[in-house]
Amino acid sequence: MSPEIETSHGRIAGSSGGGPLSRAYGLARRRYLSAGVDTEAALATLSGISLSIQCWQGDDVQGFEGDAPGSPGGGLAITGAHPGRARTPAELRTDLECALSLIPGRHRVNLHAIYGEPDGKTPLRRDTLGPGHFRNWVAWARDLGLGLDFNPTCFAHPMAADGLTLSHPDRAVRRFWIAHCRRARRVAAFLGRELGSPCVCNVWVPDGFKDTPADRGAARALLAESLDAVFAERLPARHLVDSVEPKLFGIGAESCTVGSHDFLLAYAVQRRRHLCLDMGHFHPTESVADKLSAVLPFVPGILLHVSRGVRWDSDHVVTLNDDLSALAREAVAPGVLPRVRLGMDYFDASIDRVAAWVIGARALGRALLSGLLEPPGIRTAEARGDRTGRLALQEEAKGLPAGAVWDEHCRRHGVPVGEAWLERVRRHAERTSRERTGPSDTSRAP
Ligand code: RNT
Ligand code: ZN
Repeated sequence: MSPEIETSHGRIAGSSGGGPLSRAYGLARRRYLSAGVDTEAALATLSGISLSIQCWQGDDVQGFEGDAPGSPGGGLAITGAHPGRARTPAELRTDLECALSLIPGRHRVNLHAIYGEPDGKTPLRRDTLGPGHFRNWVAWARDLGLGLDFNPTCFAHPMAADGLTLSHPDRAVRRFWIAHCRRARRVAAFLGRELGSPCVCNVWVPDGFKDTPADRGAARALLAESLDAVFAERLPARHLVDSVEPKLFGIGAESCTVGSHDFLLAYAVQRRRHLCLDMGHFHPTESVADKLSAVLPFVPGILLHVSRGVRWDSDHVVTLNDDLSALAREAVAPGVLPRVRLGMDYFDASIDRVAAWVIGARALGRALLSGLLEPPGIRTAEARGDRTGRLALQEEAKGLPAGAVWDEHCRRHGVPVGEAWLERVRRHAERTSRERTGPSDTSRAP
């Protein structure tokens, strides 16, 4: 057998050199070639995909505004009491660095407005938020070569106490949240400009009704008017991408969500904003994978919040299940990838929070790779009207050695292959646990 394989990307090692790992890859590569798939092309594409890692997994969506940790409200619920929650910007960044060092590829970090830091000039408040509050994040991201994304935080605040923000009947409340979202867009544009990579600013509001509202239309008219006010300022598209995120329901908003899917889909289409599709925001039998090709022709782009709903919008850690595989397959379809941004959105306080990031991001990476490794014969069979062949090849594809290709991806990016990453997370937890036992850590195990 030849030790090298000729590919469109040059010659690569087959069974020679690099030990058992690359031997496994060499065999996998050959097997894929026989199915018409160039693993080198798939790996090159995968290496170009950046995931937007949600900072809020690291501290149970607490942020740095107040001292006393508590429920973020807005229908969000964090469950679990695993020790080690990050309580300061430095702790959160240290944890993110650990996670990022175990996820192959070059990624982004997604911030919420509540993760700002005092700048010594303007107070760190929602309505006075400014770029200065994010300078440390920018310096850190620049050092590590990361992009940043952003979100206004329209919850965990006295002005959101009754579950309404941008659609509140009280004009003063609406104004407050409009001001906050406008400031958030400016911060996002600043992050995008400073880091030379457009920053997605995603607006999600918790607005909804526990019981049947008498006038749904009035609330929705106010939300549309407020969103228009938020987006009124024109900011350069090369720095900022605007998106809106709908939801089916939340705790305390069971009877009506003002920013429902239909409402924000229609809004995004008409007002030319990105639509954010969160996998936990739909009826459990609805396929988010199916929505990509349905929506993409009519919106400028899609932001995905990759999550795992379990019975309700439970924000479980992403795992490599059928929903994820189906979504990733659609996301890498020809022409789709450049128009889709991949964000993660879950928060689990019941397991090590750094591990939660790594497990979810690696699962998504594997799913994307499987999509990129799909044998072209499946599409060809469909184009010929050969449904038997399509189904047969789809099933056979599940047995192809994608694991060996993923291991090679990890190896090339210098991150641990297989479960070896877990030991690194455990060591990190041991190192940091000594400092993280102060009184503000309510998430310690009892
Ligand atoms: C809430 C939305 C939203 C939040 C984050 C913290 O249901 O999914 O995206 O999870 O902004
Ligand atoms: Zn989300």
